Amino acid sequence: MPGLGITLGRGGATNFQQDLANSDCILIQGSNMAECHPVGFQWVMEARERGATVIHVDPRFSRTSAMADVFVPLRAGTDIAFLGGIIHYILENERYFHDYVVHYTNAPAILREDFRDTEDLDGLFSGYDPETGKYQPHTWQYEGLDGVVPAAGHKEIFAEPGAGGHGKVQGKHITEVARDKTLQHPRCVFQVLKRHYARYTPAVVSRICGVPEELFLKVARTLCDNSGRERTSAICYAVGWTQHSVGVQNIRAAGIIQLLLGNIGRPGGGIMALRGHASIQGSSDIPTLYNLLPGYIPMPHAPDAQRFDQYVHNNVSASGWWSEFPKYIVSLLKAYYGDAATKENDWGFHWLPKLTGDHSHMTTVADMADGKLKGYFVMGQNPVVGSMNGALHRKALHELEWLVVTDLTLIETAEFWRTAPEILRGDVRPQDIQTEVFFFPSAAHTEKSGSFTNTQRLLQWHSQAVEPPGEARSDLQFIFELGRRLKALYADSTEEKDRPIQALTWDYPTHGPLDEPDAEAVLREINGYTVKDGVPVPGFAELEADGSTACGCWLYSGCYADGVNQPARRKPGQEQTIVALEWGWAWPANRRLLYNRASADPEGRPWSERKKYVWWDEGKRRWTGEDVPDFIADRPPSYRASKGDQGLDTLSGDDPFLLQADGKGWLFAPSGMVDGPLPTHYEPLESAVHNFLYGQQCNPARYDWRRRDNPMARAWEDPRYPYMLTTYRLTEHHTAGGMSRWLSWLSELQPEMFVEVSPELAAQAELENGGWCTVSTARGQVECRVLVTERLRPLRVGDRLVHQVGMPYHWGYTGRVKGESTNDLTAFSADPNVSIQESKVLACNVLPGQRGQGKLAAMGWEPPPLPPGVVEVPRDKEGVGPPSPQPEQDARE
Ligand SMILES: Nc1nc2c(c(=O)[nH]1)N[C@H]1C(S)=C(S)[C@@H](COP(=O)(O)OP(=O)(O)OC[C@H]3O[C@@H](n4cnc5c(=O)[nH]c(N)nc54)[C@H](O)[C@@H]3O)O[C@H]1N2
Ligand SMILES: Nc1nc2c(c(=O)[nH]1)N[C@H]1C(S)=C(S)[C@@H](COP(=O)(O)OP(=O)(O)OC[C@H]3O[C@@H](n4cnc5c(=O)[nH]c(N)nc54)[C@H](O)[C@@H]3O)O[C@H]1N2
Ligand SMILES: [Mo]
Repeated sequence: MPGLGITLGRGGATNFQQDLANSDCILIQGSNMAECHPVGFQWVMEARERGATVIHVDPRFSRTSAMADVFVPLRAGTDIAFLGGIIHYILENERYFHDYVVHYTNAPAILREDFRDTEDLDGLFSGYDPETGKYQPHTWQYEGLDGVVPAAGHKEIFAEPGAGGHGKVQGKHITEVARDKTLQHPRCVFQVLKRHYARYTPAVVSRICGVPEELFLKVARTLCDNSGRERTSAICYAVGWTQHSVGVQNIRAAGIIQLLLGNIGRPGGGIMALRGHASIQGSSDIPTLYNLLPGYIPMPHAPDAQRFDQYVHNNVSASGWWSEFPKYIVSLLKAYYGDAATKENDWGFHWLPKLTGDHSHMTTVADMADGKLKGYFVMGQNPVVGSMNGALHRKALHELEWLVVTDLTLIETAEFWRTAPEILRGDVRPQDIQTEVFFFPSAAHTEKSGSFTNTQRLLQWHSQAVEPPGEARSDLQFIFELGRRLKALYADSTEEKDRPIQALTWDYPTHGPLDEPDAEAVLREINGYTVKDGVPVPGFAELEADGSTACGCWLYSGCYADGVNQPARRKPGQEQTIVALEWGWAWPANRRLLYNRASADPEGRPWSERKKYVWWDEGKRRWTGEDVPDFIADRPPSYRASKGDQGLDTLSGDDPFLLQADGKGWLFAPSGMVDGPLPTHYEPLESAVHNFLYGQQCNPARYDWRRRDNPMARAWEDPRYPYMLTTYRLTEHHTAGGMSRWLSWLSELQPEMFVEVSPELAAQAELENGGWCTVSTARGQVECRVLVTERLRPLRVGDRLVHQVGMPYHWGYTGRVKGESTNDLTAFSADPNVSIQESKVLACNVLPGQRGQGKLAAMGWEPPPLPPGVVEVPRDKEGVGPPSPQPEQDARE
């Protein structure tokens, strides 16, 4: 989650859901929280009962909207214009929290003279390189800084361009950044921000988003009225914001608002990233991502990280918390390789695989379709239904030698050769598919022990209730067994390339009738221990860079402190405060509300009695309060770093964002974002309209895959696809359906795939409620039922009426209830920061009746050409845009 990581320092929700009850105003935008996060939504309801105002901004009226005080229908894909409008409102009307902004954000920092804004360059920031289609971010730096300011959150993505180059360690002179605390200097971040958002007036917001000016102003005013010393507002979002070609910038925009209003690090404030699957937060912390090691430690890159000292040099920061980097990586390597990791062999660093290119999900699948992959493991995922352009996924699976699927049920991804529409239509014959498919039934969460890391960074342990049925086994056992067999296979090898497998520690104890590996032993390794006696360390502050400690994930260190399974703690809420520090365990160091130093003023006193949380106790000379203070425990508010300080000494007593090199919340991101230092409005790849603000239509740094099996509509106003389509979830189903379409109760409640349309569109397109229709995009067409509701309504955008339709994406070709798959309509296209797809806004057509299934571009179908007289329109200005054909995988690194 680099949107939060870059702005604030850590890629996780800032607050905990129970704390929403303390909010005076809650803005939910980009999420249907009531239906998708119903347990957490109780705290929104509690806040409302206490008098808070709840606002929902969404293209579609849902149960969340029904419970909100204010509902704002918005054109999908225009959130930055809306949020930018709020930023404009705050700045123009001087509604920002002055003392917070001056002391805790980078508003006073002065930027280099050669920085140019999108307002100067018609939609581009300075540093755009037309050859590569990427930005070179050096002009975004602070003035006078020698080298690059490292962005903590961006450790998640890639080594900084130019990081550590020319022998420089990043952030070395951070204590010397030029600042103007009067916020008047024309090149200070505050003034740059003001100019950047100057055009985001209520009238322009209304013109772009299709939102009436008064309604927009009501939202802006309500947020401001409920922020400041005495009051706090929270923002909740989920995938309605992330699944866009500007997804990460959507979240950055929310971060800017919350910093300007002084809502970060305070009770009832913050940004709640509502995460999806039970442990999706856990799977970024201890990642299933190709470019990260546990605890957001970057995977080494082949060209510039062949040597350990080089790699450390590139990733250590001279200032802020990431100056501790060597301790984390050495301890990780000790956990991986045990005694085989020594100082002499650089702790086995050369055994780690090195990145040679982009191996994110869609790129890998495109490579697979091009015959570049032999085998594929799919564990706990159903990409044929859940991922973009499902048909292209199926085509890719045809090209494999082998595929392993572990799941609870026989999902579409295991059955692609048997039940897919192209098979039923006869376009593809099963006997022509050579892929060998291995299906392993997996144990469900009730049949195994382990932890989930939930949306608020809270680890909670679950204990096995029953043995798994038949041949079903836990994923832990599957991986453990696979590792054991690989180790046995290579045990006698003398080849250097097999050393990593030989050196790996792989010795978890097993128990029970099925020889299940002990999940607690894994937790213990994740926590870390001192090597000489195996005693668990109390937390990451105790990790060392000399090989005396081992730790599987520094960020989780403390979860097994005192040899106790901390996530298994279950002290009831009634017996503690609302912060509930003894229920489960949250990273980092059991802190529940991040950056909570900011809940006190620069002198360390609570901003107000009403919003008291963490403060400086002058008597004890320590930070104290309701939570574990998120600060150096004994660093007084008056401490000031001086010129030349290094490491944690660079953090002054009023630097609450201690993972940032400069200790400040980043209104402006001098590094870390690959598509610009400030969020700015671009249209989605397939749009109803031309960009009202710039000649540049789309995000110039986006990823798109220009392939015959992944065609796109015209950039805007495509007559073949006149309506905008958004996709979403239903309460009754779960994601790609493997867990819900096989259950009779849920299937009965939502038996059939549909498209939701407004009464106005139904009348215009002759669609009948309950009747059949065919929805098409450039990728293909699917048949489903029509659901006519007033939850969707046409929006006035300029002189046009934009119709939006909505489709759930839960159906597929196996299970108790079957239906066509929405993701046969979606495209490979992505935000360049995280490669997340644009599945929340597409151009489509809806015609009455069943017009044929399985017409899919990935299976050779050709979309109809543009009608005569209609020409293609560019997504980019002349000389801008991703190089074609895109993405050039190797060049992208
Ligand atoms: N019942 C149920 N609960 C679930 C899941 C499930 O499948 N079923 N899935 C879980 C998972 S994996 C996740 S990630 C979460 C997702 O949780 P949510 O993000 O809340 O779920 P969605 O329904 O995908 O989309 C959220 C909302 O975004 C809106 N939206 C679409 N485009 C835009 C836009 O451009 N701007 C704005 N502001 N809003 C837009 C949609 O209309 C929808 O109301 O839910 C989790 N919870
Ligand atoms: N159009 C569109 N597409 C989307 C989205 C959208 O909003 N719109 N949302 C996206 C989002 S946020 C998500 S998270 C994805 C989800 O997409 P996927 O992750 O592909 O879909 P799931 O159905 O959640 O797949 C999880 C599978 O894991 C299995 N499973 C459950 N427990 C276990 C276990 O313990 N072990 C193993 N091995 N298997 C298990 C389930 O049966 C299920 O089949 O979809 C994405 N796709
Ligand atoms: Mo998700």
